[in-house]
Formats: sequence, C-alpha cells, structure tokens
Amino acid sequence: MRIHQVRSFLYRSAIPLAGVALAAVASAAENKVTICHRPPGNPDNVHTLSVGEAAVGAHLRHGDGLGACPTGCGRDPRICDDGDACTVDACDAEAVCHHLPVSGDPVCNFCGDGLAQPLEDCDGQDLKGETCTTVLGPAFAPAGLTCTASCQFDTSQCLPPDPGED
Ligand SMILES: [Ca+2]
Repeated sequence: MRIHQVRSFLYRSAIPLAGVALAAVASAAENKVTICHRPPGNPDNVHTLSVGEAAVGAHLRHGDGLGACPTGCGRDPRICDDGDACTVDACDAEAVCHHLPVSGDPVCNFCGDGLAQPLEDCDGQDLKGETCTTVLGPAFAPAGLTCTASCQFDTSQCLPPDPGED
C-alpha cells in the first residue's frame, strides 16, 4: 500500500475499533453494582463496595445491602447528641444532624411557647408578674405592659397614673 492507501485504511479501521473499545468500557461500567458489604464474622468492618453484577446475589444472601453504606449519623444517630437537654437531636435522610429547640419546658428558653423562661423578659401573656410600674418605676401605672414577638417587654402602652386615682 502507498502512504495515502495506508492512511485511508487506518482511518476506516479506527472508527469501528474505537466504537468497540467504547462499548467495552460502557459494558464494564454497567455491570458494576454498589453494595454495602458486611463482612461475615466482622460486622464492624462495614464498607461500600463495587462488585460485578454476577456476585450481587451471593453478597445479598450473606447480609449485604444494595447501595452505599450509610455514613455519619445515618450509621450512628448517637453522634447527633449535642449534650444540650434543651434540644431534640435528630438525623435526617441525608445523614445531617438537626437540633430542634424544646418548647414548653420551664428551663429551656423557647420564645413563642407562651411560657417566660429564664432568658426571656416575657412570652405572650406570661409577663413573669411584671407591670409597667415594676419595669419603669412609680411614675407609671401598672397597666399597659405587653410582650413583643421576640420575648422582650413592650412598654409603649405604659402611661402615668390617672391623676383622678388619688
Ligand atoms: Ca418561652
């Protein structure tokens, strides 16, 4: 073959060969399955494996699971415990810890539960027994004290005593 004939032959051959090579790679990738492997006799060594499709049945029979092994709190929800008795600790489906404040407990500060806890001036109707007089002094009548949505006293409605009260 002359050089232009060789080039032409290589060009014609390369395309089908590249196609075969790509098909082999794709086929190899399709035949791999991700499993969570629990080694028999060594259950603490749980780890994610990629195995051939043909081996999946045997793995499932000895207790492995399909898909990657859970990680983080998905594997051990106890790691979400923040040691704070005023939060409810939970692990969600994405293995992310959540710490939700406890509502309605006399010790746990939770603004909006209607109970004035230690770090709050007030909460809703619970003014801890305070009045305009106790908060602002004797120059104000008792009535008018309210609580803001952020659990602080609102004294905007506090007024001096009615002069007729004397
Ligand atoms: Ca509260």
